[in-house]
Amino acid sequence: MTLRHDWSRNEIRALFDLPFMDLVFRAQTVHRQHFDPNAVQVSTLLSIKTGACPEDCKYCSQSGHYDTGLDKEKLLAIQKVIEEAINAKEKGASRFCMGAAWRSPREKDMPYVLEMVKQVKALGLETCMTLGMLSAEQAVALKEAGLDYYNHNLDTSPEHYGKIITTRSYDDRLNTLAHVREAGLKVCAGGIVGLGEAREDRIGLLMQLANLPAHPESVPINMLVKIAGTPLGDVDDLDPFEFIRTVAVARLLMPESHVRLSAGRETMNDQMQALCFMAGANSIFYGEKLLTTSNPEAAHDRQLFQRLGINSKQTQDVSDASREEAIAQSLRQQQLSALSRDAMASRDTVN
Ligand code: SAM
Ligand code: DTB
Ligand code: SF4
Repeated sequence: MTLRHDWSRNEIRALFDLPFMDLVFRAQTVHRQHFDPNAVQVSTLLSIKTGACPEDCKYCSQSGHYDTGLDKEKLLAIQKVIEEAINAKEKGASRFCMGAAWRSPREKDMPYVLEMVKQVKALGLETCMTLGMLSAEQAVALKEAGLDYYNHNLDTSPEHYGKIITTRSYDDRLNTLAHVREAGLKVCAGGIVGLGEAREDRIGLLMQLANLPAHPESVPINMLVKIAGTPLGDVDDLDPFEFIRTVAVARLLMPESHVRLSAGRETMNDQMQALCFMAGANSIFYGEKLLTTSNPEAAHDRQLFQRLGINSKQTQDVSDASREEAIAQSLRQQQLSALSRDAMASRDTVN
């Protein structure tokens, strides 16, 4: 199947307008042509610099423009980031995503973030960063350090954008995405729904993403996490079925991309998440914290995957591998103690 980059607004609207069952069925059918329907990729997030952001994104706990009561934190020490990455790997994440509340990284920050990438990569994890706007040179430096993915969202439609952010433009975001792509990094770009936007804006967002010169490899669809103190702290809830429709349409427009069920899972029950997977979502953030807000318990997610038969192949592989490793380790221990017994015995004989 050839990937399309010329989706019209009318075509996308027609997908949104399908009866729910028809839309989800079509999305699942396309999903199966490109992916294992029972596999979900798992990433863990870490905020490496928190709060006091100069941008005015009206949804964000970290914007310095609003009083959200968030504890600010300077750039984390590299050792701390590595400890968190090891933790994430042990819990089963395959990718570690580091986020900073910056408009863009300053030159003096770059050596630290590049070192973080190198060391996280050396643990055998895929690496992802989201640091705000990037110059072409910064994108190349990140690529050379071993970064796999860069996350930079378009957030909403160009038409709705001015109601959400005024300190950086839509074109600024598109330019960063172009720098990321040109540097050879994989692109993670999506948006947020439930910002009080209209369906036309969800259509506009997906149209922008699907008509980029290349589809992002990863498309996060975030449900707004309402943050008290921000201008969107008490916006009306979005109909959950409209969220699932957005996931399904993303799957249909960008059939080879991972569609990520991102922020907002804590407010979704297990059945809704299962419907999102049915509609073509095939990655999640895993671990109790997103950047500053909470995410479902890892144990709950593992149980949900088990109940749905998701990643059972990988889980099986992991448990087989860890069982084999445990057996190998105990054999090594037995051999070591046999050696030391022999050594003690010969010492006793000599004495
Ligand atoms: N500061 C960088 C930037 O914005 O480019 C990177 C971090 S920022 C937190 C990454 C993305 O998280 C945002 O673009 C937005 O799509 C999403 N996000 C932030 N706050 C959110 C919230 N309260 N609910 C849902 N998504 C959110
Ligand atoms: C993305 O699209 N969602 C993630 C990740 N990219 C960086 C962030 C979600 C943030 C949710 C609010 C918070 O925890 O601060
Ligand atoms: Fe800053 Fe990113 Fe939050 Fe916007 S979304 S205020 S840029 S941390």
